[in-house]
Amino acid sequence: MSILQQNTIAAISTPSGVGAVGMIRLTGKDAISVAGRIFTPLDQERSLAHLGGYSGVLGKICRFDGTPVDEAVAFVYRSPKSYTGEDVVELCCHGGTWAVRQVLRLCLEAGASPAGPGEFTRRAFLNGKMDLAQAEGVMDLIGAKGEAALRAALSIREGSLSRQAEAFSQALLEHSSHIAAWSDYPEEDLIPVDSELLQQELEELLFQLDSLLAKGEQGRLIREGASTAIIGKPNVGKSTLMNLLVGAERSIVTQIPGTTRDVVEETVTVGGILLNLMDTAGIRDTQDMVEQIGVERSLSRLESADLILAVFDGSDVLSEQDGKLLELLRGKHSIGVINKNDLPSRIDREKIQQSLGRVVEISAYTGKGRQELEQAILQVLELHQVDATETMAMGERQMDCLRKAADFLREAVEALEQGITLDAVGVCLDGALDRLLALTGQRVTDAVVDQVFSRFCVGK
Ligand SMILES: Nc1nc2c(ncn2[C@@H]2O[C@H](COP(=O)(O)OP(=O)(O)OP(=O)(O)O)[C@@H](O)[C@H]2O)c(=O)[nH]1
Ligand SMILES: [Mg+2]
Repeated sequence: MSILQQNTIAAISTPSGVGAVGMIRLTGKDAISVAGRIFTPLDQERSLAHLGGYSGVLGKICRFDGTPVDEAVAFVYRSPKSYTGEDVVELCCHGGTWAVRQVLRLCLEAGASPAGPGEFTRRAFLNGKMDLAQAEGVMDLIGAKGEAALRAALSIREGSLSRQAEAFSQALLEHSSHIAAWSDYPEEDLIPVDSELLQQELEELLFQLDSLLAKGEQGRLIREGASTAIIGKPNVGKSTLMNLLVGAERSIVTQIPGTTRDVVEETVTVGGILLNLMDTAGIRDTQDMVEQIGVERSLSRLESADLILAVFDGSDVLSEQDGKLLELLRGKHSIGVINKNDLPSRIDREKIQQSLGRVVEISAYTGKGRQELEQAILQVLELHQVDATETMAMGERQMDCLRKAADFLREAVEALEQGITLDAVGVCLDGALDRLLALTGQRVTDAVVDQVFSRFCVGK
């Protein structure tokens, strides 16, 4: 691996605010000497310049006039065995906002430049320490808000997606070069391209690519959380259910119908899966202007949510309003939640069951039935038996590359079906290959790389 050691940059890598430890990281060809100018080891024999890679030493950060700023432990990593591939120094000092900023300032005065967003990871990418998809995995790891999202991000960070993209690229490259050789040098002694066999093999590849995209859809729910709207007519206990799932008094609950007017949002995790919960205004015909707007918002959430918890009052008979709701829910991912099961039941459970397919009885008031509801949520989202490391929780850019690769491949298969020249098939295969190489960053414009790293925080 050839490592390009660039100018030295520095940044605070820990979050701003008071903490036990604050870390300032430097990378670049002069990282060790720049840090050495402000860091004095307690043991004079162990200066940074003489430390081997992966070693740490206790010492003091001092200004150039010798005044001490803080105690610190300095860790040295020597190129190429570091996160960026360059020489790296991590100065771990006390985590006060003032102390860390002083240390960063001294690093800059000693010769480092301030790092831009994601610049450490960008250098790791440029030095071949990770590909672009893996770099995005780093970002997802940092952003993960639940166990499943974390495991999925780690899997991408470790290269699961890259390996699959690589396998697809390899297969496409073989087909494409065979076609190119066959059409460019027909007089040579080459194995002829068997169109029928080629079509079969490309169809198989397309099938695998489409399966990967389907996993990506599931992965999106794991990554970003499933938007889950709690919907129903007024007073059925939507807000009480919201509060039960959140474990706090998030929404106002009263016995007056029409209490909730706006969408109240909160995130919770269920079985390691993130849910973006939305408590909404009870749906009914109303003359109250504020409530009307609330109802419109409920309806729009009903349209856009990944999952709907349709709440009914089990202690009452199904009303016309409930019937309308069942109509609205046709064809949507929803669970019928029959609430207030601490009271005698009067509701027609069968009707809801028939209409929505899945029904859970619960008392949002006492919490009885909560586990069954959580199980049902995971089942409807098809995440109850999901192995997060297998889901391919891809970001939009990654999904876009795969979608475009699949489109090109589909075109290639169609061209073969219609007996169009092999040249045209080759062009489609090259198009697909191009998208797969963009996914891993092997063939990608600077603008795309800039865009990927602009999402990172400074210091990563
Ligand atoms: N017995 C019983 N009462 C409940 C239960 N859940 C909610 N309630 C009561 O039902 C009434 C309405 O509850 P909310 O949670 O405000 O109902 P909502 O669906 O949010 O109502 P709106 O915001 O007006 O649409 C309150 O008096 C709650 O205490 C339950 O499981 N059992
Ligand atoms: Mg409410």
